[in-house]
Amino acid sequence: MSNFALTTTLSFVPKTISTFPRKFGTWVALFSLKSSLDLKLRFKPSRLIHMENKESSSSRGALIVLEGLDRCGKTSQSGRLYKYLDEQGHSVESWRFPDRNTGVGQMISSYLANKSQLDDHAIHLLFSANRWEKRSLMEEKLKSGTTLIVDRYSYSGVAFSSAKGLDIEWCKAPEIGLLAPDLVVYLDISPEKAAERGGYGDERYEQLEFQKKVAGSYLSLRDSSWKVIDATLSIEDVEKKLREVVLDCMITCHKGKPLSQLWPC
Ligand code: NYM
Ligand code: MG
Repeated sequence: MSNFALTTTLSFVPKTISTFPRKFGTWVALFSLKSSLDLKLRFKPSRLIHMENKESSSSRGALIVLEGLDRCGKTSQSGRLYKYLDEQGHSVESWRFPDRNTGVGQMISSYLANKSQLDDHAIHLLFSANRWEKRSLMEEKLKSGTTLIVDRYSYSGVAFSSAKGLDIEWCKAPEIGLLAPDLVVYLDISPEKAAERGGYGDERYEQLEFQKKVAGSYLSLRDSSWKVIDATLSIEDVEKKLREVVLDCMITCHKGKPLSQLWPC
């Protein structure tokens, strides 16, 4: 059960106290589990965890990636998730790709704003380079115990470029060796519904027909490890579902799940 679910359960404890002592044991068990999760998730970085198979693996932060069409609500949900985890005392950072603050990021930004033209392959490689320039920092942060919430990652790279007609394997190739996310959450919305949400901006790609192709590309990229959340639910309901899957993933990473690289088999 996730920390979030436990917190929710515990908020009902006073109402169930009348069933004492039958539920008392359950209540004590839940309470001690919650306390231990609270402690566990506020761990000191780089502590070695000894696994049952005698291998040892470092406790670390989780790499959480949010993906979806433009206007699916990713950016708002990343912000809300960051705020929640931060307020709970976790070491967490909110990242996004493209990172428009770097030199490469500025070239990407100018391309997206239609201020410059680039060959489809060239811009694809720039998006990838923009992730590569952050790879070592990303690894450092994760190993030091910081959880990263990342708004778009390699899947956006492949989904948007292959939607233009580029070969999907060619699109994946420059991403090989980047860190694999511990969790990919796909905020699912139809292209038509997304287009109704306050309209698109002026950026390249923010057009219904193109977004339909992107949705198809995402579908072929998805695997069973992705968590798909219905992005048409209320903001609060999406947030609640997101917290649950994220907290579960953070526990797994805290227990010493090894870092891996794209693309996993
Ligand atoms: N995009 C984003 C790509 O085409 N390739 C990538 O690798 C990434 C990370 O940039 N329409 C596209 C998707 C978006 C656009 O992103 C800008 P955002 O999250 O809307 O600022
Ligand atoms: Mg956008």
